[in-house]
Amino acid sequence: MRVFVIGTAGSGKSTLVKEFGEFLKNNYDVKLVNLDPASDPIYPADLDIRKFVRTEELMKRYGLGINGALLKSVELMLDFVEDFRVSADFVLYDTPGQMELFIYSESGIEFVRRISDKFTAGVFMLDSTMVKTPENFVSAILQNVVVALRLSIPTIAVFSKTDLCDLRTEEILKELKVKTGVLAELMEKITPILDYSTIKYRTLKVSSVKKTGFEDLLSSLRELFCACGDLS
Ligand SMILES: Nc1nc2c(ncn2[C@@H]2O[C@H](COP(=O)(O)OP(=O)(O)O)[C@@H](O)[C@H]2O)c(=O)[nH]1
Ligand SMILES: [Mg+2]
Repeated sequence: MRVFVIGTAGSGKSTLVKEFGEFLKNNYDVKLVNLDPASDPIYPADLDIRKFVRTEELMKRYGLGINGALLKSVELMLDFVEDFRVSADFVLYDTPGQMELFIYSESGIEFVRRISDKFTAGVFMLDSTMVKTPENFVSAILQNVVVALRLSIPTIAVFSKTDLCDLRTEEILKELKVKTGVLAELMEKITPILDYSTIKYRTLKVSSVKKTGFEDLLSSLRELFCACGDLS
């Protein structure tokens, strides 16, 4: 199974790849892949895009600012995509810090498309400390849907850093139902989308620091493909 770990900058992608990767290695053949051209991996990477493309070097070579160099990096990464189509029970792909590089650039989407097979999923990391109000919660669900649609892979929403705050999903969902005010109608219309999101049925909460929630994440990934047997 190939798993793209996606999320906004600082949401905990790289830390999850490191710790969830360690956890999976107890029972599975696992490969960890760094696809962030701007950061060295914090785990022993089996494959590292920085061996091929380094954002800081592109800034110098082409006289680009950071955003231009990041976009150029993803463009150049496409030349090496075949090297990154590796197989294992689980291949965890750590994506660039800034998720828009993968979600809103043709090269990023193409990179994912060329690596994906029928056992490819996304894990969308949502920083728990940023999701405290019903409005934030709904916007998080919508973001998850956007990621799944743009990348065309089934995507599980995962709340990260749950050691830092107690995410009360049940209460937020109840609050949603009684919400009034300017956004109330919009929220009411949007709420049915919960039916299509994994969040309603199961809130996946992980802490990479405390190494909690990994069993749930593993079983959700397996359930995505009704996986019994070989996932490689
Ligand atoms: N408390 C806490 N901090 C975390 C957790 N996961 C990541 N972090 C911290 O959040 C920051 C960003 O994490 P990182 O994995 O680099 O985010 P990325 O940009 O999405 O790859 C780092 O300082 C991590 O140590 C977690 O589960 N709990
Ligand atoms: Mg990272």
